[in-house]
Amino acid sequence: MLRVHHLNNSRSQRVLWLLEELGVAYEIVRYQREADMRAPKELRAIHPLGKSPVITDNANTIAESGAILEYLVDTYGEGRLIPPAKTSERLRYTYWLHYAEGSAMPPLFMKLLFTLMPRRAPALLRPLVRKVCSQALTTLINPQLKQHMAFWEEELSKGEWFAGHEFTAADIQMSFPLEAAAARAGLEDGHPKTMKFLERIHARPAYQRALEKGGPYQLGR
Ligand SMILES: N[C@@H](CCC(=O)N[C@@H](CS)C(=O)NCC(=O)O)C(=O)O
Repeated sequence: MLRVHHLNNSRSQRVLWLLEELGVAYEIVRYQREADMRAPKELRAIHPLGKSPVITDNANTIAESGAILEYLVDTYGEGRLIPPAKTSERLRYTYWLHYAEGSAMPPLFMKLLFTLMPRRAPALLRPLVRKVCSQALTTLINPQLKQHMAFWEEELSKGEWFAGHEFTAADIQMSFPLEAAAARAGLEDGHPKTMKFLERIHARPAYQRALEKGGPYQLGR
């Protein structure tokens, strides 16, 4: 049986969503974030890094959401949710599948980190930490995020989906950075096409079924 090692309120929501789109049977093994938001150590018994998502399927243990999505589409997709090989759409698909975690998530993660750091610093150091973090946000992180969000907006002006005219697993992979940007980077200001994309994915029955099964997900609607 295919198992999804699912951490609450996390990227593994994307894996549940893909499985719902494909209609594949799976079992959810649930893990609850600790008070500091880290995954519990039990997840390290499944994969040494102890991050979510991880799936186990027969003898395979697969981590990294992009690798998991590729595996699931290859193994269970029967040609669905992936553009045909050797097309420009397929190239775009591969690009977005890697870009989501490789390029879009790092500045979003840094935004979260530099926003939380002053709140968690010892009271005496807090003003200094706040100043350093605020400078890093203003000079380094926010300008990069602005550039990424403008890029998405431009790409989604060409069509409804990231890899061409059809919905694919690349749209599922891209959902997490877009939802994170809506939650913490001001995506709603000046990015109507990207916000419409979020509305479209949130309306999909498979997305909603995955939300019901995965439990509370603050980034989703
Ligand atoms: N690039 C990895 C990131 C995995 C990751 O950082 N997952 C987060 C949840 S969204 C996690 O497990 N955080 C808890 C921790 O690091 O302890 C992927 O896409 O799978």
